[in-house]
Amino acid sequence: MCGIVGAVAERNVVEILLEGLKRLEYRGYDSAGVALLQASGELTRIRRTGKVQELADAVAQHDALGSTGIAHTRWATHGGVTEANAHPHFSSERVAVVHNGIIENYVSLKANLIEKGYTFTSDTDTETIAHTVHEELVSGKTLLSAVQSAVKTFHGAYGTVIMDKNDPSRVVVARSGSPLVIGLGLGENFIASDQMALLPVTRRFIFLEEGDVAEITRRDVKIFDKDGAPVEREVIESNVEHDAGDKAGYRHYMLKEIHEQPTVVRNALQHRIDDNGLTKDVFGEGADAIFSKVKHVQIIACGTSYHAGMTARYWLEQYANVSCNVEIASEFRYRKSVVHPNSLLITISQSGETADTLAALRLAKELGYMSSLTICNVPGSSLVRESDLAFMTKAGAEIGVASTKAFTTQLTAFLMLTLALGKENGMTEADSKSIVSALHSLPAKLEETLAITSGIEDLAEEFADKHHSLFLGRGDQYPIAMEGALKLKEISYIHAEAYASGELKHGPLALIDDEMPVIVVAPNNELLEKLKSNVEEVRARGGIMYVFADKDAAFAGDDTMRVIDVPHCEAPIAPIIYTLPLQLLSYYVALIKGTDVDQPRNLAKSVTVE
Ligand code: F1P
Repeated sequence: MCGIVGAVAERNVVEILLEGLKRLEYRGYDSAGVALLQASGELTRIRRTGKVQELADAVAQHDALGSTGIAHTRWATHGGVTEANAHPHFSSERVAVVHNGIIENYVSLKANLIEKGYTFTSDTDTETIAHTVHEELVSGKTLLSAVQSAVKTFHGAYGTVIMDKNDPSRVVVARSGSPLVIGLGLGENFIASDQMALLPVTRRFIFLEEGDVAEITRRDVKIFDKDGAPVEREVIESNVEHDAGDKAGYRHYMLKEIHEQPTVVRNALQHRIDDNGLTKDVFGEGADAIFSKVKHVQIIACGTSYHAGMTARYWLEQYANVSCNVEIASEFRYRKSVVHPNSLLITISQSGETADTLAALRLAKELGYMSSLTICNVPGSSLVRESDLAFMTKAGAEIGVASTKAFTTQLTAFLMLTLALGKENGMTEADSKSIVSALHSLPAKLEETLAITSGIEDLAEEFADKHHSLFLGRGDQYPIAMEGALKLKEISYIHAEAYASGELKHGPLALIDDEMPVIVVAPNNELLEKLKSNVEEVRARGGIMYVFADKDAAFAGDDTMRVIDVPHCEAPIAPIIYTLPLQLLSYYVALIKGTDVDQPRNLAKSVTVE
């Protein structure tokens, strides 16, 4: 949520900051701002509501200059979308602050600061950081010790970068609950909430740990842990692709990412399976020893990643004989739950920074889970660093807010995990062979499936004036129906609900009329006949249906039922294959409706606040 970039250099850093913000814009995009500090101590701030481009236009008009600077793209939490609420926030025209996260005790901090004579010019919680640091500075402290003292008074989450007009040679940064990464340059150093922002200027990164405070100058980076002790943190060479920010000729990142799926799934499988099954140490050294003891799996995730977990439950129980629960992270972390003996906790996350998922992992450690595994797309992210085992999905940077290729690579990872856990829990030879063979066929099947795009474009026209829709699936296609509904609501703003089609009679049938399109996912599997009965129930009530079906499923289309052929595939990979047409449907509906596909309203890519 929100994006931060900062730089301390000899050159003018304004272009570096703006480029960084553009690369982070997918994380938050309702307003943006930059503060620049010249060696002479001149402090300039420019803020705009709207996209980063609005800010860039304003900056171009001002000829803004500064060799130290901080910038921010905002996703509003406290305070509406106004220029006054956009970051950076100032205190007394001296201290400038950008912040991701929420200062939960800001109301009492604010009341105190007002009593001491501070005037607030915004409705944000962030402004309390600026005034608190200012108060410490005027008592004679350095910027570093002012920030170290100030953070002791904050409850909640923050990744924050602070500048002092009286000391233009440095920024001080603090991390607690909201990620920050330092980028190391030659005679210049940088800070950002995500390495993506800094890839044009460096590949060498230090990921700050919880509670770290760091002082960054052109030539030096000093890091202190939560107790104020100086610490060394590892420097990591990033292998994230530099041009991941490019649309490669596609109209939207989302469409590019949908079309990348055959390639990224191939990458996810490469060197991990061969003709005999999984290769060695696919889930990391020591994983086999852990897996041999696993009797239960608890999966935790949010949003699309949660749907991957729900699908995995079908696979783990059906093929690997391992009992499995799946729960939304924000629920898991606030209820008492019972830990089964020999339980493996699995978190799933594209970003690896989702606040609730991370908090759930930390809670699970306290609860005594045997071990933790994360299935994640971002190397070096908090979930990767804090889990015992990490499996990287290798989907590459995902920029579209609505997750696509991250989801299908997560599912691919889970099929491999099913093989690994199944090996230890009596999986049949036939099942193992069928999953391995299905995985080998997956990239090509995904390519074949993407070829049905043109039919889906026509179909999308029929959704453009609809306000509601219903998605139906059974078995391991039920979570896929949920994911299809989520995609449609995220980017087209059409209300979409998903039901396990066996539940139709228990309520949703009451909604059926010709204004409510019903989307059905129908592979040719053992539940097909049951699903067909459900389809008839909808038809009998005048429903209009769009059935994505295996050719052999023999659905006969008519006025009330459009049938869209999906290539035949082996059963284990059907959930992955049927995801694609639903992604395309949402995309084309959103295109017709003219919504902001890559940055849908009110959403953000990386949800680092709870
Ligand atoms: C979870 C998630 C995504 C969704 C959006 C907001 O994120 O719900 O599934 O597409 O980007 O966050 P993550 O934990 O998978 O990063």
